[in-house]
Amino acid sequence: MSKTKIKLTIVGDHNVGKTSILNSFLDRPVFNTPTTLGIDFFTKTYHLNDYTIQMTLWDTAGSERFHSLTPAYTRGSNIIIVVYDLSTPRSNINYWLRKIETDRPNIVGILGNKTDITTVNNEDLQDILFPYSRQNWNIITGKCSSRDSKSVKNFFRQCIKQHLHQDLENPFKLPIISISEPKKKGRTCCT
Ligand SMILES: Nc1nc2c(ncn2[C@@H]2O[C@H](COP(=O)(O)OP(=O)(O)OP(=O)(O)O)[C@@H](O)[C@H]2O)c(=O)[nH]1
Ligand SMILES: [Mg+2]
Repeated sequence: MSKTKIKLTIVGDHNVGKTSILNSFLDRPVFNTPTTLGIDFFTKTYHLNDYTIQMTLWDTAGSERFHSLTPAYTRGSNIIIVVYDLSTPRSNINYWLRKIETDRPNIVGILGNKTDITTVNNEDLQDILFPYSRQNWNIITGKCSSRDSKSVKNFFRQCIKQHLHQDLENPFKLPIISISEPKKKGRTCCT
């Protein structure tokens, strides 16, 4: 049994369903979620195969007045999930990808929410994501409805699984520092 930690942050526009999705993942009620003010934080112990994972989940606010806070929470995230609303014409995914560009998380999830209303989105995801996948970003796309916790849990599971896989492939290696013994001072003169 291995133990590990994952920091997951969820971002996206106001009202796309970020809090509802996290509630769904955490088996909490998903209806009547109040709009997020600033930031919310949850923890969960998650089991996957041989792993016990201590997860910290950061729920950011989509309202524009809070956007300046977001980088403080996306920084250092192993997984960032960008949520968009399938029922609105503009996903705004580009904006959020640009915002997390310098964070370079191990995994970026692109999650279309509200499949209970519509599953069709007019934007070409491939087009939007191409510049990032070309730079070898690990991007996982999917759709869900926060009302259907199975769809949410499936997507989170994929992201976590892929993260663990990447982590094993690229383990953090400590730099090798060689410390040589200081030279003994020999007597150079006899006075
Ligand atoms: N039909 C439908 N409505 C949803 C779904 N998920 C969330 N909603 C609704 O969308 C609205 C916004 O949900 P939130 O989860 O508060 O959205 P948010 O992204 O956290 O919003 P901010 O905190 O303001 O950034 C609420 O009225 C939810 O009930 C879904 O899967 N289907
Ligand atoms: Mg919210």
